[in-house]
Amino acid sequence: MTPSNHSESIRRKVRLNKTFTDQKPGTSGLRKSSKEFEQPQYLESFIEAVLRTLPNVSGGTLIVGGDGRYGNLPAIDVILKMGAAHGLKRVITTTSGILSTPAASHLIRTHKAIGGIILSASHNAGGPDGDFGVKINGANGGPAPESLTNAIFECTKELEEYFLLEGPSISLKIPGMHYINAMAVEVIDGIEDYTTLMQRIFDFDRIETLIKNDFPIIFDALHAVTGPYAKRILEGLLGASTGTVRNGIPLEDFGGGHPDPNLTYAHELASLLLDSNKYCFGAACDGDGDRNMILGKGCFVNPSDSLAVLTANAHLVPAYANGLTGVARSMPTSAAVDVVAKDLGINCFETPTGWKFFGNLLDENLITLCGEESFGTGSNHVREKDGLWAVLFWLQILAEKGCSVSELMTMHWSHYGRHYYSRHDYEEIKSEAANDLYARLKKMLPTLVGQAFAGSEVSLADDFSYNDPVDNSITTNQGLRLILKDGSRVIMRLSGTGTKGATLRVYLERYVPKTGDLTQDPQRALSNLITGINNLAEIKQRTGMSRPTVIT
Ligand code: VG1
Ligand code: CO
Repeated sequence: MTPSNHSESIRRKVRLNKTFTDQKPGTSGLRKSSKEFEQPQYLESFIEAVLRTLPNVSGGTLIVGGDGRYGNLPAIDVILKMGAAHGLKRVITTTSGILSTPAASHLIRTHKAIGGIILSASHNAGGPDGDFGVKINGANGGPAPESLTNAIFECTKELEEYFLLEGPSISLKIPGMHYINAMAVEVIDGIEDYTTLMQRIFDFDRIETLIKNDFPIIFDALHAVTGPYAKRILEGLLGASTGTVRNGIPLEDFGGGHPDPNLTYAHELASLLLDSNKYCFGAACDGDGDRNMILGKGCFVNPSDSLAVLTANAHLVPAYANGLTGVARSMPTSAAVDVVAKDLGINCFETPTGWKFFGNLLDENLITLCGEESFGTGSNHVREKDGLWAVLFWLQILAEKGCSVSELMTMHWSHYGRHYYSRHDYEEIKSEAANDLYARLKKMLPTLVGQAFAGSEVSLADDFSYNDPVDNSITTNQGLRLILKDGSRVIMRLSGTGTKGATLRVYLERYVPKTGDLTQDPQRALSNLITGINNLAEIKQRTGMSRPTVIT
């Protein structure tokens, strides 16, 4: 019998007083307000369904951690007790329960775990009045595919009881080994393995030389999970001065802020780069550390452009020095990366929104890099997007090129042309108004082809569907597209991650070749498309909003 520092725990069956079926189809987990999660048996019901559905739970290893938000530690406690009742052999969790999404993905892969449970609502606000979430990852380290999440959802409908091992709670204050009956609970430092992985990918010495050589940088962790990672890597290993990492202590409510790295929610950082001369480079990550925003002095890097720049310069990073097998972007992401891929002679895949769609392409080595317009970039080193990895990638490029961020962007556009790009988000709209607006536009699509639009002509209008080249699965209804003769695109989607009402996302893109005007303000460059879609879809009238909540 395995040694145990617990007295024998009793396996208990608890009747569910209610059936909870709140999981949105198509999402890799459950994301709801903290208030909803605080209902008795709410979390337990979902975890029970996960533990009954994930393959190989009995005898398997599971990775568990979260972004430090309100509810993180109590949820880990519940998962440990329920995991033991379901026969897991081992759970690996982290000190203070702090584990970023990309670091979790890495642990799943290195420990050959059956999967992971990440407690996070990502970029959504946290705290008692914010949101909580449970993300489920599979054995490849990536977000659970739809087949698994649908099966979990089906299971929640039938659930009548859940199981747990009752006993004392395990302290996550320091690393150590514990047991709940036969199940081992390994508490590790969640930062270490990830740091080592980054050291394998990048040339830390070169980045250190850059930073120490009059290249002041600033990183905003937005009081979320990346604080301890960034402190160890940027301040600890790369010689950035103390204080480089702002808001570096994870707080349960993220200091009352919104841990979403964009110009609206990370405006303090943005203003440090855009309105002052103090820093050469700035970056921020989201709640669970998988998103990144990159800024230079007086310069904001659009995430779609970021993916293109990383692709064009990947050979400067030791891990990608031998070239890329291919790249991929989500459908609403601009085609800036497509142009680079063509130049490099590699494939560029177009997938629906959501990281899970990159999983098969990465597993089959069809792509090395991938990204989304929503501040997400990543590579084959894990199966999630990775915020700090992107920050280090940018620093490595700047170290090798010896130029500023804005010089790099100018050089990039003058070689490939520029894809002016913007996303307009209308948040917290009444669901009915959003659904009606969307359904109306969808119905109009066939009539639009051949019609004039925004100074051009509509050449394609459809609802995007994706045929996965690896498993041949087909995913439909992934966003309304208007593609114009001049190559411009307008795309509309309804968010799957919001928790209040509906969020309408409008994506706008216009390509200007290298001989054209590359220095316009994006909103001005896109103004025809913005007016065109506002009129066509009657956005203002139907949402009652005169302007978007967030403009990227
Ligand atoms: C958003 C983004 C999408 C991203 C998803 C999860 O989804 O648009 O690109 O993959 O969030 O990101 P939606 O359905 O709200 O548009 V995160 O940082 O939660 O892991
Ligand atoms: Co996230």
